[in-house]
Amino acid sequence: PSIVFATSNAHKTEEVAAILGDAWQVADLRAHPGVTLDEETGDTFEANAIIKAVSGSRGAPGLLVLADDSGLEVDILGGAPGVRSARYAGETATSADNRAKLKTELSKLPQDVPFTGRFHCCMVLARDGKVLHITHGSVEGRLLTQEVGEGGFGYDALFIPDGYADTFGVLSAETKNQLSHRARALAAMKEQLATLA
Ligand code: ITT
Repeated sequence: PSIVFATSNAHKTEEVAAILGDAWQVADLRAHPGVTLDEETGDTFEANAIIKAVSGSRGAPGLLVLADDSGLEVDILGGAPGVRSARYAGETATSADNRAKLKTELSKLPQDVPFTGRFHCCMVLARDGKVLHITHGSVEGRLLTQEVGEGGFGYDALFIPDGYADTFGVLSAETKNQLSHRARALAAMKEQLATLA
């Protein structure tokens, strides 16, 4: 079966395709240029994932449409960047700008205790403008003030998941896709997908 993944972030698509495995054909907006996503005006991951899944599904009649809204919560920053993870350093910020801002913010703080936090992901499945299912997943870890590793995307090179000694920028894609926020949200979604396929 196939699914439209309502994202313009190709890294997310790559991960979702790998996590779902060969049984699913995952196409993102590059394969569905007619699908447009409404602006993410919500103040929670869930609200924004609903906006993307519902608006995306209106442009792809009859198809299963999945959306992912995700981000990084840092405890000492009061949960920032949170839902604003993609825009932390400004509306037109690149991932490198956002990482630079996070490093700057953390570097100003006392360095004696680890900077704990988590990645969170909300996945919403929709069809024809209606929400079918909502799941959440997160992965706890700690943040560094210097990037380590070239792999992954976004804040991966600054985040060490609990139980590991390396950042998501160093750990393999296979490892990340077993324990990530996205993998956990998708594991819960998979059962629902199986009933709809
Ligand atoms: P779409 O809205 O088109 O899906 P986006 O990248 O703008 O793409 P979000 O609005 O959900 O997605 O923003 C999530 C941001 O959080 C993303 O840009 C990354 O900076 C960060 N993020 C989410 N998941 C991540 C991951 O697995 N590894 C590293 N950073 C991640």
